[in-house]
Amino acid sequence: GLLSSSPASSTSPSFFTPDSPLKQPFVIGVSGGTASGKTTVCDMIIQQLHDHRVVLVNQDSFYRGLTPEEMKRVHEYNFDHPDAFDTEQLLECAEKLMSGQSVQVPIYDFKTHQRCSDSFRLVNASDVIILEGILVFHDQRVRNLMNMKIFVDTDADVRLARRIRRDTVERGRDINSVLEQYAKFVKPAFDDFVLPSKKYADVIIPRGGDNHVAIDLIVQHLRTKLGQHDLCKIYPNVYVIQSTFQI
Ligand code: UZR
Ligand code: MG
Repeated sequence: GLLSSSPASSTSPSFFTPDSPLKQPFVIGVSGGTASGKTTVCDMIIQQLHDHRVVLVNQDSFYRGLTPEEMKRVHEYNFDHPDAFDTEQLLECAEKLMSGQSVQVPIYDFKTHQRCSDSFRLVNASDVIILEGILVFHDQRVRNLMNMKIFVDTDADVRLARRIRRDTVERGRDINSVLEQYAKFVKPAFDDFVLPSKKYADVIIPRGGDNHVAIDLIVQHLRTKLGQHDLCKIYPNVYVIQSTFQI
């Protein structure tokens, strides 16, 4: 979930010189409704691109921590609205990563609705950056950073079922509050903000992570774009470097 990133990606040193054919990382946006399978799709892409350095940056990490005032009325807080995220900070992080710098990504706790005050997740510059979240296509500036936009399209009943399971099991909620929040905020915000952003997608994946054909096609395309074969010729020791650091 929140902390997932490919283990090799965050520890390997940069093997691209400034003269590298890949000057800027390839940025993929993955959006879709809550519990549509976005994270699963990202994890599958990362797994299949194991010979590249891929990092996942989740929009969830950029939730603003709630103020004491907001905490008192947490049931009235709309976590599905674009304003719930610190988009300026997300943008700053993404731009830094694109220029080859590492960034400290905040850690958000869904149980307390607060950011972890003393720890960050260090994300290193990479070949591929995946920006994932329900509203990553909402802000035009974030959208403009993306070389490829994927919308994960999963039926609302399937998503609600998953959401109930996830929120009760992983996020310590009771079922009534999950259903209430869904009707009050999650569904309206999906209709108002998430679904309209589907028009920006280059690729729409039906059924999310179950759709292996779609993932394969995307990975094939990425391999072509990443010019894997050229890189092998220019940097014949690429794989040796990586495997050393994977141990
Ligand atoms: P995904 N969310 C919470 O439930 N609590 C929080 O503190 C912060 C976010 C939910 C948010 C949204 N909405 O639907 C979902 N609500 O996290 C987005 N209500 O996460 O993309 O993994 O479904
Ligand atoms: Mg997710």
